[in-house]
Amino acid sequence: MFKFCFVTDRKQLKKGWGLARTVSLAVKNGVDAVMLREKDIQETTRLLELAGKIKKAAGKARFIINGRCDIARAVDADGVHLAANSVTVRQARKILGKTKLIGRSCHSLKDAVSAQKEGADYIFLGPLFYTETKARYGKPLGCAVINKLLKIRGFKIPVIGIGGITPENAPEVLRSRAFGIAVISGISKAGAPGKATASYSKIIKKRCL
Ligand code: TZP
Repeated sequence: MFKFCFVTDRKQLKKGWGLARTVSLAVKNGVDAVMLREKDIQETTRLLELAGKIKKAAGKARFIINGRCDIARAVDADGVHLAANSVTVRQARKILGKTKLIGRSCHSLKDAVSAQKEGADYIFLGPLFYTETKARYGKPLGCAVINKLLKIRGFKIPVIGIGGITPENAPEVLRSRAFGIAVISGISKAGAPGKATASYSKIIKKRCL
């Protein structure tokens, strides 16, 4: 598994920052997973080409493709991350096999429980805090939802917190017993993405000691 995932959105990058450069800096500064999430690119050949490039940039970090099992298979990614409108976890498992990571985005306790039932290896749970990236999901869930979820009998897959996570609120997420965190804007929009990543990494390392 992974503890600190950089989820890409090249449209949020500051002028002059390329995605591959940002990804490699993020990995250098402590992310252990990179998720390619470029929702506006639907065309398979274009996405495939970008996936190959970003996989290289991700180096030693886990490389996960958002939503597209075909691309995940083609570039031999470490896994796929599914949303409610993607294929189901069971279908993805059939396509990718047992050894690949299959994650699912969850926005409620109910979602989370059903993701585990379907065989997901981990979930993203959020938005935990307010975030422009997912404002359409309405009210943030707050960190208490993680504790609540982990109290549900039999729930045992890793919970990765997402949505509005900053170096300031990350300790609260980890104290709520999230297995890890995922970040888009906190890294993408930063003037110095490497430095921004390092400030999250410091917190994650501290909590893991
Ligand atoms: N799922 C729940 S919130 C979110 C996703 C993909 C966006 C998180 O983005 P940010 O910019 O780190 O708040």
